[in-house]
Amino acid sequence: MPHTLFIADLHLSPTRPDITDCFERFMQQEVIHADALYVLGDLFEAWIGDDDNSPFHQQIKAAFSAVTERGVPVYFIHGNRDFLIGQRFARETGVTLLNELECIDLYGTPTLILHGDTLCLEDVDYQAFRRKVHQPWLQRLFLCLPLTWRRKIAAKMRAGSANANQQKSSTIMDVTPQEVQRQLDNAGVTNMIHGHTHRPHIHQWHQHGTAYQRIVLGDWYDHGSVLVCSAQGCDLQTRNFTHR
Ligand code: OKV
Ligand code: MN
Repeated sequence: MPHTLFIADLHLSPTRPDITDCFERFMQQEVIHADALYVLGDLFEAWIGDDDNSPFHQQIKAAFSAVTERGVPVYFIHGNRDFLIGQRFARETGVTLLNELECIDLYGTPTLILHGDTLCLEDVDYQAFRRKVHQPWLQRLFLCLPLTWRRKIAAKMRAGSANANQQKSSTIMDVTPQEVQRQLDNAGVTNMIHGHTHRPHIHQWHQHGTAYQRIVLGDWYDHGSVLVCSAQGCDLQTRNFTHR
């Protein structure tokens, strides 16, 4: 049956070869049979510029190239960690970069797709961080720095953020329901798919007699998380890291 795949929050890094292996297997064995793959952000744990071309990055890029060269379209929406992925990465992989909010036709159902960080308004510290690092002039400045400096700055920023997140409550880290409804109403659709909160679930509710659905993708911390959608509907699935 024709189907489209969605993933998010893999947080790929050289420190987690188990996640990378599972991702490569997923690309080679599953994505090649799909109509399309959507990556809804935080594919990487960190991204400090498309010019960071380590063997690890080459390995991941090769996995995307193999899929797109076989004619499977791959679409990417930035997450809060890999928001600096740019057109050079897109060119090198055949991946299409999308806007932070897109409405797609999912087998006849108009569906809003996004990373999900813009739904978490109660995390005011993060929203302030986001506004800062999303300024084009600051991004251009950062990307002008030597890679060695960027690596040091990024490591410091990640260490600081890991500390701050330990204090935050689970409501602060989750989506703001009013913002979910606002974004759906604003787009004039009833269906949404996102990641970011690492709380995989298919939420269904009614508002003024209309049925709504919000699918949250899972992270890839202790297993893979894949959303499989066809004309029959969507199914949240897991994939094991341990292979045979
Ligand atoms: C990604 C997050 C680190 C959260 C820095 C301008 C500035 C970009 C950057 C550096 C850090 C991404 C690109 C990373 C996400 C963190 C810490 C918290 C909450 C600048 C533009 F300001 F220095 F000029 N960065 N990296 N965080 O290590 O991938 O999402 S990162
Ligand atoms: Mn995220």
